[in-house]
Amino acid sequence: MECGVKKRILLMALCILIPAFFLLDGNDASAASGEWISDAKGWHYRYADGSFAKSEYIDGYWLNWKGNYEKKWNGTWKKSAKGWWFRAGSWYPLEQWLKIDGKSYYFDSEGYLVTNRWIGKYYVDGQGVWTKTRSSSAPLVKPKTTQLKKPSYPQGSPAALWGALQVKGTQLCSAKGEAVQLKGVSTFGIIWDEGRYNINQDAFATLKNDWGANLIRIAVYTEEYGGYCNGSDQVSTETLNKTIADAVSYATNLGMYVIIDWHILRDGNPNQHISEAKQFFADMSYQYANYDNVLYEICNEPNGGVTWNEIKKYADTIIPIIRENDGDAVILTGTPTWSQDVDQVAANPVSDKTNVMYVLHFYASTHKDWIRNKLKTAIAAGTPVFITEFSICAADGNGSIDYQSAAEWKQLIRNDNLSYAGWSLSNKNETSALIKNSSSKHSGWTEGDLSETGVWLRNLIRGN
Ligand code: IDC
Repeated sequence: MECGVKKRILLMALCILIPAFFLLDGNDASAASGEWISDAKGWHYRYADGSFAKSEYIDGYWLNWKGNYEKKWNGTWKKSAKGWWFRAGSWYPLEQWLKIDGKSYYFDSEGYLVTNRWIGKYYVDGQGVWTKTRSSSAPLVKPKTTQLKKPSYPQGSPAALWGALQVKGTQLCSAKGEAVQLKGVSTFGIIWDEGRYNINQDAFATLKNDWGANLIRIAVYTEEYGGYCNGSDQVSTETLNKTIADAVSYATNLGMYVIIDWHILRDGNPNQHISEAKQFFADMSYQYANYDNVLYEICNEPNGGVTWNEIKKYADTIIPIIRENDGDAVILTGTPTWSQDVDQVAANPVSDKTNVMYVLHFYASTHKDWIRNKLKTAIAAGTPVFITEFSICAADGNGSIDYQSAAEWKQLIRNDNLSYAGWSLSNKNETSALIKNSSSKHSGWTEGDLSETGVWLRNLIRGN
């Protein structure tokens, strides 16, 4: 290598490091502290401890297994809509580790940088940097599903604009850190007749385009009829999994966010079916690890006197299982008394303090100031709250609507920019059903097809 090359290398390195700088964000890009030296065999990179860089990139230059610089492999970070990748001419790393500027990164089967994830026994952080290793490569719970590739969300859709959500303080935020509000509807029991036919592509498109919804919640009952935990005598696990997968794909095709809700109800204590829950969340989080639009709700409504301590114990078991596959997904946990006691969380939050939110449910005719006060207390104490289910009627999902109480709840939702899903996308003859019992449409609902609750919710979502 002729004289002056080192200067050129430095100049080129500057250009190459610009994208890397954003990527590493806060990391010291000069972590590979050492120096370039040259001898008869060419250029090498010598670390401060005297060892030589081998089989790795430094400043965009490839040092081969002998530690010699190989010009033809000059490489650089690239960013596309789907994420970061690394390019060297026409080559790019695929399903492999690559050491760049002293840090190890893993690239997936499409060549994208993997973040917040265990790769076997190695963990890569939010910047994709390998940060820890555990002794065993065996997962906490072995998933039975296959992993889906990163989807492409339609341009301009919520998931395309906001990406992987994060929680900052009490606020749900986009990947970039702007405050966002998810708003939408909850399905009815996914295999129950009054709701199952409303789980289709056109229905979700109606909710997105006509209502302005950006969120669907998929209610996977555990013990009620056709539940996940009451045996294949009623509805098989395969059928349930297929229904969930279909629903997630309809939402994903539209770039909507989607909550997979482990809908405990009759089984008031989430620990009752903890082994099923562990497998379920291992399966789902593995399958959807690459989906920025999937959120996990780990227990709908603990009840029957189960304490926050017991729920926390459950959450502290399930969350690490999800994190192992999907390190940054937003996880929602239910709270005591049918997800009302969010005020109890602050004193003893779950162990994982990142991207976890706590669930509050209300039915406006029944739940008034005393529950609204719990919400205020929780938020004032710094607890991030997500309203994954509510209606404006009574707590049994029926009875009369209380518009006054509903308006007060609406005010709170607005004040705190809270995310929410309304119960439920069914035409059952009950007040909380969003579709009139007389309507037989399964998508394309017009105002005349909507129940009073449906009209109210559509207005709320539309921002009226
Ligand atoms: C209700 C349905 C109702 C069904 C019942 C089964 O609306 O048709 O018969 O479940 O137990 C909740 C629960 C939600 C309830 C809803 C209304 O999360 O599953 O759905 N509700 O009772 N919490 C408070 C109210």
